[in-house]
Amino acid sequence: MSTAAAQPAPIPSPDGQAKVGIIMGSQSDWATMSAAAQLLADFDIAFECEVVSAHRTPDRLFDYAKSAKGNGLQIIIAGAGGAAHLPGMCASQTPLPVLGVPVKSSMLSGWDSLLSIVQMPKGVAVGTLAIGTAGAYNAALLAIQMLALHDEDIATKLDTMRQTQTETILASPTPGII
Ligand code: RP5
Repeated sequence: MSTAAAQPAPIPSPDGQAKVGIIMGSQSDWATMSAAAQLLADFDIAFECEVVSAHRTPDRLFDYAKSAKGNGLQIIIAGAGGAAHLPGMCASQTPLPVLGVPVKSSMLSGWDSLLSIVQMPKGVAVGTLAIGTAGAYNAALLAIQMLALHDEDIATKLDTMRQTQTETILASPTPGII
């Protein structure tokens, strides 16, 4: 009998050409990476999600990365855990910006994922986010900020989100009182 934790339901992507590709090394990463998908959906930004493993499906990874730009993607978010070579290998095969999300591993709490993603040797860049769901969320946020450079609608939504976030704190700045 499987003891795998329940996974969140898939998040429908808004209609249109996917601008952001979210890839992950395993189905088990979805519990983390769904935070990125949800934020993109909240901003009405079309995305696609795929399980693409660097070591279990290397040919699939190369195909995905090599064709990503031609397929209309602008940014790739890649999440993986353990010896997490997915973001770096993906970045080596595409000119698109790749944002790496270290998934929290069971043995080393994500330190292994973080170090293996962040320590890219000079010459191939991966923007590395925090371990876990905060990293996945912020990867989507960074992608949104990049897209906002050339899209006024997205920039306006971003301004509104940040303003709301600020007002939420200012409305209740006392710890323990909501
Ligand atoms: C990595 O191995 C994946 O990114 C995942 O975080 C980790 C464990 O994968 P599963 O054993 O859960 O498939 O490739």
